[in-house]
This record gives sequence, structure tokens and C-alpha cells, in this order.
Amino acid sequence: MIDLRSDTVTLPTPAMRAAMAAAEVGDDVYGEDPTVRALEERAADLLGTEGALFVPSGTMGNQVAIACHTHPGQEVIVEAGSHIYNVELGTMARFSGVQPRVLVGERGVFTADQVAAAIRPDLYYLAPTGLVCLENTHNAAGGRVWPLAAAREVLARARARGIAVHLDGARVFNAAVATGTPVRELARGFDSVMFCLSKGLGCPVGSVLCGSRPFVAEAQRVRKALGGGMRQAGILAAAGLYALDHHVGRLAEDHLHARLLAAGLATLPGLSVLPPETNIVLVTIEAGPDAAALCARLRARGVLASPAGAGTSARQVRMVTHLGISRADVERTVDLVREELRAPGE
Ligand code: TLP
Repeated sequence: MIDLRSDTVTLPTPAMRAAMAAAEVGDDVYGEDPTVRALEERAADLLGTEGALFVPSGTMGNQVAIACHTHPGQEVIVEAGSHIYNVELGTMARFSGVQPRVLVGERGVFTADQVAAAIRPDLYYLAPTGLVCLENTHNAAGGRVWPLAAAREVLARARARGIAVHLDGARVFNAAVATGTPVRELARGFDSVMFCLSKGLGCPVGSVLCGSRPFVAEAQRVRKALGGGMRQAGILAAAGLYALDHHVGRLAEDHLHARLLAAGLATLPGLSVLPPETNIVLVTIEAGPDAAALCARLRARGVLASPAGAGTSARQVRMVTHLGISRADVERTVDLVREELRAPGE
């Protein structure tokens, strides 16, 4: 199977498994796992923050951050297509008692003026703005990189109003590699940054939440409250350390494969393809089968892809490149899509 549904489907390589098997471990709830500690130190160093916390998933990292930065009854400014708003089960309402304030960005990117206009004035009958969230790269916008200047304007405007800003950086390493910008530059100024190890970096499990020392201390309490205290987690953290050593630079290959895939698909009649900035290709089927039908036909031929919008889009298909996808896989996928777009029997 050529699995393009997500970069979450990557399997640990033999070398990563060897690093996991060799990991020195201890009970991390007692703070005694040296490999977890090493990963957290490494992450904090890379992101330029005082501390970091290993969490089981990106969703938990985002939601722990929201719980730490806000109080019940506040609002959180999010982008309309963001993962936090669309694909995290309304958890900010369930666990933090806050409501989203939704801004419609231009392909995932909103402006500092939009943020300034959405921040509530200090009137006792309004829900105070507690947090602003950005997503880099923006998943639903096809792995779009947040322009650094635009992010910095948002950060400055929020800071001027005393409001914290969290970065959902599930794929921030893709953004760093695509733009040649050190990840600490992309993280600078944020009050917290979550990045995922279990996406393009190829780990089986795990994300890291980075921020100041007091933020990480509170995040550790919230993680435990949510059941995210893990014991001999060094076995997972070892995969993270391995990935940070060996799987960051190679993301450029995934980006090249995404561009090749997009270019190949764009030549096919009936398709329009958003030129990818990183590893996510969004294909709109202007004429032909709908997204679910095309994905079903491709599955029967050995290619897995999903309707976009976490399965909600009727005419858009998402294909994600990752370390399990070769150039030959990309070429075969283009050939199979060409064949399957034709009506049966044609
Ligand atoms: N994204 C998954 C699905 O949930 C859509 C994927 O296949 O792309 N932030 C962003 C930007 C994400 O894309 C994701 C996962 C998360 C957070 C959540 O990470 P996990 O799945 O580890 O909870």
C-alpha cells in the first residue's frame, strides 16, 4: 500500500527501534526517566525555551497549553480551519471552560488587525480574551507556512494587550526546513509551542510542549490531571531524540515529493492542485468522481488517500508525503489517479 492519508502513518525505522530498545528508562511520574529528560532538554534547546514537556499527543499538548493560559469563561482566538477548532472535539470547552473566537484567515493566516479587532474590550459583561492560537504549518490550508513577518505582527499586537499566544507547531519542523529558518526563530515570542514527533519526524508516539519554566511546571500538573503522566516513557522519548538527530533534514525530501506529486496531478484533466509549500497536497476534483469515490477507487489499486477536512470534504482529497513514500510511489500514484479519474470502462 502507498499510504498518503497522513504523515502520522509512518512506522519506526529499524534504527529508531534500536534506539528505543536501548533507551535507559525510569518512572517519569517520579521525574526519574533520563531519556525523557534528555528529550525535553533537547527540545527546549532547539525551540529556545526555558523548558519542555513530553506529552502523548498533539491534541493533549494543545489542550494542556489552553488550560494553562486561560481561565474558565474566557475566549480563545483561533483560525476557522485550525486543528484546535475543528479536530479536537471541542475540548477547550470541555476541559478548560473557554469558548473559541473564530477568525477567518486567508488560507489559514489571519492578520494582526483581525486579532486586534477580536480582542474583547475590558467590559464586565464580555468574555475576556485569554489566548490566541496560530498553526504552523497550517494543516487544512495544505501545509501552508505562516509567513514569519505576519506571525510577528500578531505576536506584537497580542503582547501589547497582555494576551498569550500559543503555536500549534505540529509540523513546525516542516516549516523550518521549507523556509530554511531555524525552528527557534519560528518559535520566538510565543508563550508556548507544541510540536509533534509522530508526524513527519516519524516517531510512533509523542509530542513536546515548550515554554517558560513556570508554564512547564503548570503544564506538568495539567498533563497528569488529564491522565497523561507516563511511566517508563523513555522508550518513546528515545524515538524522539533519534528523530531530532536523523529525521529533520530529510523533510526536504518529503517536500520535494509533494511538489512532484502536485505537479503530476496538476497535468490531469479535471483536477486542480494547490502548489504545496511543505508535505501536504490538496487536490480539488473539478470534474469526475467525488473525493470519497476517488479514494475508494484508489484504495482498490493500493493507494490510500483521504477526503480533505478530516474526511468532510466532498470534492477535495488530501495526500501527505512522509518517510514511507518514495519518488516511485509518487509516480505510481499519479499514474493510478490518471487511470481512476476516467469513467469505468472508458
Ligand atoms: N492531525 C492529523 C488529524 O487529526 C487531522 C493529521 O492526520 O493531520 N495539530 C495539527 C496541526 C495536526 O495536524 C494534528 C493532527 C494535531 C494537532 C493533533 O495531533 P495528535 O493526532 O497527535 O493528537
